[in-house]
Parts: sequence; structure tokens; C-alpha cells
Amino acid sequence: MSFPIVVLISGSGSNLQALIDQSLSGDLDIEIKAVISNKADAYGLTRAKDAGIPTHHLNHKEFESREAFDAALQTCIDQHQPKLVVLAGFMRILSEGFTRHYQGRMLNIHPSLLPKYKGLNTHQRAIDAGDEIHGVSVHFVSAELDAGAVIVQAKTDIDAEETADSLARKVHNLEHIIYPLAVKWFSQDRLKEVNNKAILDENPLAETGFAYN
Ligand code: NHR
Ligand code: GAR
Repeated sequence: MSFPIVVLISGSGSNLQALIDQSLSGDLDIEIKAVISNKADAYGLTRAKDAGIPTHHLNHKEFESREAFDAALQTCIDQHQPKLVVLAGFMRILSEGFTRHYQGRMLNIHPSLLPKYKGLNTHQRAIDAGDEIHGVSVHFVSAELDAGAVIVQAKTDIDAEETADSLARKVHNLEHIIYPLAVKWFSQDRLKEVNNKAILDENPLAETGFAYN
């Protein structure tokens, strides 16, 4: 029985595509029950439809508050009874009640070496700070933005001529490796969150998670 997940997106969905590809190739024993976007024109919805995955669009602008949007989102997700919720470029901050409901069973991929550069515009901020190394983190989602337990990180060099776009491309290639890896660990029951710490194979991970490279 493959492992049921729901993926939330707002954009291109290349991380979604990596999960689809690995599940089709048999590397990842998951079933993507649904893909939900808050943006009607997210290309990830096309990717999902092409793969025969049910899609939903929930427009956050049609709700009077964040809580009302989150309540509708929760209902939409839970009708698919996923064991894991995967944020893959989902761009709406989630309310505390929502994150509590999915505590320990919701992951996010964030394009920085957390705890550095929480929030938006991470590639430009790393370049502007003169950093030589940048990267990406997969973490459990908690109420505090980008502050949940880190599971795995991958690093890349910031070269002399680097732009935010060129850096984003390098980071994306790493994302498509480490996100399916973290989902695989979770689906195999090897990964848990206990007291806001990530545990892999019964061993607590470092604050910065498992170092992929
Ligand atoms: N929600 C909670 N409670 N905790 C986290 O760790 C979350 C979260 C929601 C999304 C992804 C995140 C990221 O990886 C994520 C993690 C959106 C914003 C943001 O400022 C910040 C971080 C993340 C996602 N969003 C604006 C908002 O008002 C809207 C921006 C837009 O629509 O372009 O929600 O970086
Ligand atoms: C990814 O780079 C992901 O790390 C980032 O958005 C991109 C989504 O790409 N996430 C955030 O910035 C969350 N705030 P994708 O739609 O092609 O998977």
C-alpha cells in the first residue's frame, strides 16, 4: 500500500514534478492523492493533471481572513486522508491552528541554510551578505515561520558572478534530490518529529538536520 500524501503549491511545481517522477519510477512508494494551489494559474496544476492527480484551486482572496482560508484548506486536504502534507513552493503563511492540526506530518522546503534567511528573497539576501555558501533545507512545519525542526540540508557554492537567478537554479537541482529523500524517509516511518526535534532512525538530528553534501 503506497503512502498517501497531499501537495500544496503556488507556482511552477518543479518539486511536485520531482515527487511525481520518483513515484512513477518506483523510487518512492507514495500516492499523491491531490495537489492544491492557492493560485489558479500555477503551472504545478498542469503537471498534476498531466499525471492524472486530482487538483483543487482555493483562492485565498475569496476568504475574509487567513483563518477562514486555512479552515477551507484543511477541509480540502483532510477529505483525501493524507498521512503527510507537503508544502512545495506554497506561498501563504499558515495560521497556528492549522499548523497544530498537521504537527509532525507537514513538511516544507525552504531555499536557505536555516536558521539563516527565513522568509522571502533568500537567494538575493545570501548574495548581498557576501556568503560563500548557500543552500536549501527541508523542515517540519511549525507555527513559527521556517522555524520547525530541520530534517536535511544541501549546500552549494556562491560563485563570484552569481545572480539570484543562477543561484536559484543551482538550489533547485538540490531541492529535487533532498525533498523526495525526506518524503521517502517519512513514508518509510524512519523520520519523526518529537518535541520540535527531527528524529531519523531513532537518532535525533543536528539543529541543521542531515547534511546531504
Ligand atoms: N506557515 C507556517 N505557519 N510556518 C511555516 O514554516 C510556513 C508557513 C507557510 C509557508 C513556506 C515559506 C518558505 O519556505 C511556509 C512555511 C510564504 C511566506 C510569505 O511571506 C513566507 C514563508 C514561506 C511562504 N507569504 C506572504 C503571506 O502574506 C505572501 C507572499 C506571496 O503571496 O507571494 O502569506 O519560505
Ligand atoms: C522552491 O525553490 C522552494 O524552495 C521555494 O519556492 C520554490 C518553488 O519551486 N519555496 C519558497 O520560497 C517558500 N516560501 P517549485 O514551484 O518549482 O517547486
